[in-house]
Amino acid sequence: MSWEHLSLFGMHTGGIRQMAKKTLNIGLVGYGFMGRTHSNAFLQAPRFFDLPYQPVLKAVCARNADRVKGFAENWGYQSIETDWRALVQRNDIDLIDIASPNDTHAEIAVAAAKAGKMVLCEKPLGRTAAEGKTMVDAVESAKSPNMVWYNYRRVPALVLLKDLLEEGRFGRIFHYRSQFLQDWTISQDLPQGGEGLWRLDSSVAGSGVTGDLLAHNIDMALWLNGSLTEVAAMTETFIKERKHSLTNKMEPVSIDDASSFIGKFENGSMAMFEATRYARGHKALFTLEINGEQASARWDLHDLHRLEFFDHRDESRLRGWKSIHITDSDHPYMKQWWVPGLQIGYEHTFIHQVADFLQAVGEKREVAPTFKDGLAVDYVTDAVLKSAKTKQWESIPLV
Ligand code: SOE
Repeated sequence: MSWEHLSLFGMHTGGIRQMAKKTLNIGLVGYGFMGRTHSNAFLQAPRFFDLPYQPVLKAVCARNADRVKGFAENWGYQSIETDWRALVQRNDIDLIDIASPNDTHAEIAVAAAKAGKMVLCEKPLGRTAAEGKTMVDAVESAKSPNMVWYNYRRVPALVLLKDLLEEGRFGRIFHYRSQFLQDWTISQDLPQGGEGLWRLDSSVAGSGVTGDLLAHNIDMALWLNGSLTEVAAMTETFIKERKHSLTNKMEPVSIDDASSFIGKFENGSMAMFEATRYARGHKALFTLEINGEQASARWDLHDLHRLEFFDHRDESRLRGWKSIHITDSDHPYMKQWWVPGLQIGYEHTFIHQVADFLQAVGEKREVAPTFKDGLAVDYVTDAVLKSAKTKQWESIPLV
C-alpha cells in the first residue's frame, strides 16, 4: 500500500471541497440501460472527484410520459420532456446527453450543437460514418465541447496499460487481438425491434455486433495501438427471420450476429478481432491482448481490475506473467475510491468519464474520446461491413 493512501483513511469522504461551484445543467435523452449509467455518473462524479462544475439533472426526455416521469423521480431529474426538440431549445439546459437508440444520435446531436449546447453521445457515434461526419461537423462548427461514451477507456487497468505502452515498455508491437463475446440473442424466439430489442433492428441500430460490440474493441485498439489502415472481414447472420415487435410479423433479419476481421495497424502490427452474440456461456467477455518485442499484456472485462503483464526484461529465473491487481492509490483513478485492495466496477468507467469531461470543460480543452474519435471508429466499422460484402480488403480513411 502506498503512503498516500494511509492519509486517505477516514478523511476521504470529506476530502472533496464543497465550495460553491458553477452548475452545469444536464438534459438527458433516453431512459434505458445507458440513461441509467449516465445519470448515475452525473450524480456520483462530483462526490468523488474535485470538479469545476456541479452537474444538475435538469430534465430527462423520452416519448412515454408516464415512464419518463418515473425515471425522473427515481434519479432526481427536476423536469421531463417528451420531445427532444423542446429539450434542445430550452435555455436552462447546458448539455445534451444522448442515450437514445442509434437512429436518433445524428439528428439530436446536430440540433443540440446548433442550439449552442455541449453534446455527449452514446456509442456508436453514427449508424454509419456519413452520419458520424455530420455530427463532427456540427460540434466543430459550433465549437461545442463533445464526447462519445466509449466508457471502457476509463477502466483503471486499461489506463495503466496505455501508460505502459506510452513509456515504450513493449518495444515494437507485433499483434493486437481482441474479442467481445455475448450469447443473449441465440434464441430463435427473440423478437427484433421495439424498446429493449432495437439492437436487433438494423434500421435503428445501423448494424448488429459490428456497431454495438466490435466498436468497443476498435475504439480501444485505436487508442492503445494507433490507426488501423485496412481490414478483411467476415460477418454472419445466423437467424435469418424474426418476429418484429412493432409489426408482429416475421421479417428478415439484416443485422450481423457475428463479425470478425483481420487487419493492419499503421505501426506495422497485425489485428485479429471478433465479436458475436452467439458464444454460448459468455455474457460480456471483452478481452484484449497485445504482444510486443519486450512485453505482452492481456485483460478481460470479467476480471476488469486485473492486468496480466509479462516483461521479457525481467531476470530470466523469475520471468513470468504477473497478474497486477489494479486497486492501489498509485493506479489510475483509484485514490479517489476506497482503500487498496477494494475493487470498483463497470459503472465507475462512466463516472470517470464524467469527471474527466467536466475537468476538461473547466480547463477549456478537449477530452477524448471526442466525436472525431467516434468517427474514426465508424470508419473502421463501415470498412468491416463493406469488406464482409465485397470479400475484399478495404482501406480505412483517415479522420
Ligand atoms: C449490448 O448487450 C451491450 O449492452 C452494448 O450495447 C454495450 O455498449 C456494452 O458495453 C455491453 O453490451
